[in-house]
Amino acid sequence: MRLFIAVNLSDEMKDSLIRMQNALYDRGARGNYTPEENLHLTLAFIGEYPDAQPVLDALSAVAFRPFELSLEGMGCFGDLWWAGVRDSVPLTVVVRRLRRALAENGIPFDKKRFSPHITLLRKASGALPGITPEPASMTVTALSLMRSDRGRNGMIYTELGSVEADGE
Ligand code: 2AM
Repeated sequence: MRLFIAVNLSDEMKDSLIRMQNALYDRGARGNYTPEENLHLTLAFIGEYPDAQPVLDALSAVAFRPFELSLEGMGCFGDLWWAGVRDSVPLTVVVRRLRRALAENGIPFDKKRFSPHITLLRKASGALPGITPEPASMTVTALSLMRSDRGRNGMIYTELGSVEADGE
């Protein structure tokens, strides 16, 4: 199984991201647009791993309070174009706790520096146009363990379990 830990986005946040995708399309950008149901923020990429349960156990040890997530700008890694997510203390802290819990449970993950982004378009043509995204934010109340499968028409992401934020 190919696994990762993500924040699944609110409908309002996804609507804003779809409008960004539409603006890119109107500016002539072509490529593989992320379908609405696949839009997410990855917090940790585990990759191939045989068993979900130890990952769910590690995830359940991550304590966090609900926190705000806001979009901020756009950028690209080569031909992968993304919507930026504003770096914030609660986001940094939850990612640090999550990565520590994975490490303590012997679960491998990609240790690259965390660069919060939501992929809008892969294999994009041309140069990223200068688009000012509308402000959008949501409250994160859960972290999800996701499985990624290659489907006939692109990737299929399935939630295998989640951990909820602690109450106030
Ligand atoms: P990306 O959108 O920038 O490709 C499922 O593949 C999720 O895990 C995607 O959000 C992907 O980010 C992310 N991811 C992070 N590191 C990855 C890696 N080394 N290989 C594949 N996907 C990775």
